[in-house]
Amino acid sequence: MTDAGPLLSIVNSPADLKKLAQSQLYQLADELRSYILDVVSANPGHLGASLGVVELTIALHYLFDTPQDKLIWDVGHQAYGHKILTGRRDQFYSLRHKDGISGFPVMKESKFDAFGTGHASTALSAAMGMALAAKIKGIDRQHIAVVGDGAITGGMFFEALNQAGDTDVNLLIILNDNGIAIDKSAGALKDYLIRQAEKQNSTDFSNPLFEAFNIQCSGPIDGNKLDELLPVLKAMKKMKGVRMLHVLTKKGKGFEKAERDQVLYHAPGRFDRLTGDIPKTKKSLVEPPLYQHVFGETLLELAKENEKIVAITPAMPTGSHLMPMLEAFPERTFDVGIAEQHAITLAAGLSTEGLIPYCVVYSTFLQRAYDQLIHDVAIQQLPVVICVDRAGLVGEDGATHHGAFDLAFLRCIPNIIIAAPMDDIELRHLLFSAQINPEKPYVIRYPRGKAIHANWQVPFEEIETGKGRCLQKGKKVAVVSIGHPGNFVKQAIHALEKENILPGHFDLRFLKPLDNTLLQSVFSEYQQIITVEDSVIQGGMGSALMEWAQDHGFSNPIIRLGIPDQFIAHGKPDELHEDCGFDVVSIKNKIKAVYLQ
Ligand SMILES: Cc1ncc(C[n+]2csc(CCOP(=O)(O)OP(=O)(O)O)c2C)c(N)n1
Repeated sequence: MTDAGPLLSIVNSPADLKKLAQSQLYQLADELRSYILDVVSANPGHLGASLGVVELTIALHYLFDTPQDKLIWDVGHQAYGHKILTGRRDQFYSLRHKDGISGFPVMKESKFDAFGTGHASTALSAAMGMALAAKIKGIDRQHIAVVGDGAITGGMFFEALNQAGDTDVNLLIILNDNGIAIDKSAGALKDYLIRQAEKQNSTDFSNPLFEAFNIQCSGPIDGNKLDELLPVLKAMKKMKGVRMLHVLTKKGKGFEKAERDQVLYHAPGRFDRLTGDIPKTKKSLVEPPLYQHVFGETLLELAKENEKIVAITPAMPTGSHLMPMLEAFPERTFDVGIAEQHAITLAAGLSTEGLIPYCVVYSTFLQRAYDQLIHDVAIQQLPVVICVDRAGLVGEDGATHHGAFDLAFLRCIPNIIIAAPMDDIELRHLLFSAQINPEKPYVIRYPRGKAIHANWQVPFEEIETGKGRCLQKGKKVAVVSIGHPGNFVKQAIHALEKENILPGHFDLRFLKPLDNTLLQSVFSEYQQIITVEDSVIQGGMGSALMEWAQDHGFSNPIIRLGIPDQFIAHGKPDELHEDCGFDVVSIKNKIKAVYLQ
């Protein structure tokens, strides 16, 4: 444990903060920044964004009357300072640990977290809802939405702005402009904001874009300077109606390496508190790669061979490992900003012209683009390849970020192919197979993190659509898995061999179309079926097999392992798999119990 510093240690709530003299806030900012660094260097989390809003966080809690006044952080990964100042200083050590505090605002965690966030571009809509409710109920209070320059590339922000500008609700929008999302900002808005930022030291506070929405605008001001922030915020607090303050902040502020390499220090993992150095993990040759790495490198290989291939990411080129493609083929690779809906329909449009778009979207963010998937891709029968990254339980980012639902929400859509590789070599082959005679939308979902084979760069092989495989023949019990958890099953079955428990194991590979031949033999030859998936049980692969069995006249008992019908909080992936009952040990115990009954 490190000390919180003399001022920070006496701030247990914003009420304590208000007791400080304005002149003490500078020291408090230093202490708060230092405390975030102390904890996050040892306990990985999102660093850069929170360092950048230290002064803004202090100023807002100093001047406004939270939690009566509603303060909403868009995305929420920049709210570490907010958490520390609102009674969670000592718990901050448990950040993102199982049963510890969340890395994002959570309403149940604190009354100061006015709204739960995690996905981008929601803050203004939520704040609008609260502001309208206050008006209806006759409550006099302030509403503040802090929205980043990245988050305003999400259409939802402009949907809310369009309504906001047509009302007289009491709402302050803070445009927290640090000039970067996770990666370099994308799109024309960033150029507009750069031009606006150049007005910083002039007297021209006009902001034609937002003024066109009837918003009263102020700024840009230096959001890392309390001398600038406090008087302007004080004045804006007194104003009525919807207003916007444009603040310029620096991502990573106050920590040299984080300021210099803002992409790396967005969420750097463990680092040296003093030097900022990130320990290099020794890469051995036998180490399996990340699934993301295999995706990005394979796509590049395919794109070199097939000039019809184009790639799309909604604001996650580094996370999705699309950088090699972006660098090699900038004219065929599109970072569209935080705009998942647009990304999918853009892919559809490209596909109408015979190009083969690979649109890579994190499972959790694909939820945003459900209508686009159905309306613009599936109904139109367009052969877009949708690469669903971060499928399954992602770990420390928690409930807002788990890729829990995609199998369930995709499998009811007609006309699409849904595949999940069990390992990196399978991912490679599926990426290859998707572009051979593309006829239908082709979904490939894979998890975050380490794959299986160090030597994954094998020659491409075509995987026939809708063909599963038998990994092991056995007796009595058949385990049917899809995707990466098949490896947990493999280990469980291996451990059971010693006890002469010999179930069969089948890798379904495709949730759609289902492999009728394989399922016919599985349901005929085995009495009991156990399904394993890293997706919600309700509506997932196990449910699909239940429906299939019913439709095909089989009544074998089916036990489904996967994510139960609840939102799963944060923790290490292994811990979460265990909690959900589909880690190696749980699978082993389940097989054994069923086999011996
Ligand atoms: C809908 C959605 N898509 C993608 C993301 C991933 N994501 C998290 S933070 C971020 C960048 C946000 O940039 P900005 O709004 O400028 O905030 P900053 O981190 O700079 O404070 C992105 C793309 C997300 N959280 N939500």
